Amino acid sequence: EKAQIGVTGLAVMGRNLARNFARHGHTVALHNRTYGRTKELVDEFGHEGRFIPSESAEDFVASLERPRRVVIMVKAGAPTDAVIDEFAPLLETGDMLIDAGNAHYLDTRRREAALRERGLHFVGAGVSGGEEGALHGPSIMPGGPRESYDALGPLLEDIAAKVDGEPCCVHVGPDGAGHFVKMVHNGIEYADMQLIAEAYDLLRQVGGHQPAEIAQIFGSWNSGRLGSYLIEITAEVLKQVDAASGKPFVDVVLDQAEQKGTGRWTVQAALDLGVPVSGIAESVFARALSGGAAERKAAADAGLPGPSVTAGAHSGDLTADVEQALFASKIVAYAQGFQQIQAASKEYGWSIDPGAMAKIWRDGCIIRAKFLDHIKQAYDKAPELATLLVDDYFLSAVSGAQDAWRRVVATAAQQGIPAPGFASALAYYDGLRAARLPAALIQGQRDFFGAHTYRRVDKPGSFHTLWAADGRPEVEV
Ligand code: NBP
Repeated sequence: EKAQIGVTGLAVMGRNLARNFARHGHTVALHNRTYGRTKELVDEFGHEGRFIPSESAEDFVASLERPRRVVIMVKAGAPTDAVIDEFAPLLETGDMLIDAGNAHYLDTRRREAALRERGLHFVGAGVSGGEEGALHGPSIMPGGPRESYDALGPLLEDIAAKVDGEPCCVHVGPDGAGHFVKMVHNGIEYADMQLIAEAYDLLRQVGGHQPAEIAQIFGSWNSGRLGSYLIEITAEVLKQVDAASGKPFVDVVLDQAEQKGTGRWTVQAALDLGVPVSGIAESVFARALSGGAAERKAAADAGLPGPSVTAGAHSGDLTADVEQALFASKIVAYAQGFQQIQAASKEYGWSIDPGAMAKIWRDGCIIRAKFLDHIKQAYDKAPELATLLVDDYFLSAVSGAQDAWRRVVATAAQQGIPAPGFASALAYYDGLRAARLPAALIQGQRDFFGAHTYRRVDKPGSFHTLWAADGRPEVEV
């Protein structure tokens, strides 16, 4: 018997994906650089399905039916290239290498092009949901050649999470499209987490609530329109009490957020594409600021002044207002992330269906939420939607939220509580809706110091003012 699919790289993610395939009735070929991991999997979980373990890459490849489907689940970066270099010579035309790790989409584009030259299909597949997702059903975002999906898609769809029987897996687009979308998923995740953290901070400091009470608030929000995995686990984290000290868990954790890089990649890519993903950027920067121990210590030592927080200082129902601010800011962050996906799709000719991305994020992944149904519907109605903010549902949500949103941002500023996510989302919203922006003045400055020219509101063409000349005449250029 030959295996339908193989997995090489059997650390936690690869092991769980392999088990997931086996639990769905597929025979799974197993390989890992160090054989110990392969043996461990078979010893512990061999009873869950049919596995064909191999010690050598050659035996592993020989144990697969054609076209071969080899999932690579190793540490992203140089290890992925090492594995590709090891396997590509052993494969034949039409075989598939599927990189399910967190690769950068530009690496995926490079690898795909190189393997296409050799007649091999390379599929960069974003996999979200962590260890649990890998085992019980992740959200899967495969890119690569369309034709590879015919032979690969059904297997991936089998192991993916399901919503109403529909798999959270779809062919995203060619070459790096899958890894790009997974990267933006993670960027949105950063923004979502930052916004939730700001909501907590305001409820704690201005609302005067204890973590356990805030857990209750998040619990109730979870049954409403904010209902999502991240809100649900936030309630769990806030409920947690440290066994050693008896204090709330959040009070014993060092307040320096770490990151592995996908948020940063999202912002870097957005800068190149010229898409203002301010919500994601602020959340990456907020983590960096939290981790800046030296700067924070210097500020504390210098006693940088600011108001001391007055509990109860908010004109309105703080909890209800924060819920509105959180929802509106979340809409902005998603609108920005989806705009980035659309911009990249255009830049690289990927033809990504944004509604399909919202659909496959409804379960299995970290940002899974009810909310995504509305995003899917928005793009189903208007595939070319310029921004989610103008869709009926989101427009009405933001209109309903804006007074509360402004009050929350004002309270945060007055009380000296940093809320970069809420504040930048509101600034983005106001920027988008402004009839006139001060960008006109910036154009004037650019023309003054660099003769960069400007366009006029009343006629076409490019103009330059001769700033140094008498009377400062304008010339058309
Ligand atoms: P790790 O990222 O910790 O990688 C460990 C695996 O890489 C082991 O199988 C190891 O083999 C193999 N490996 C390394 Br390291 N260097 C290698 C090389 N030069 N040649 C061959 N194999 C090599 O594993 P993970 O946490 O399971 O994550 C796997 C991938 O999934 C990563 O890209 C990660 O970013 C992504 N991901 C992880 C999560 C998560 O929640 N952990 C979620 C979503 C995506 P060895 O056993 O011989 O050392």
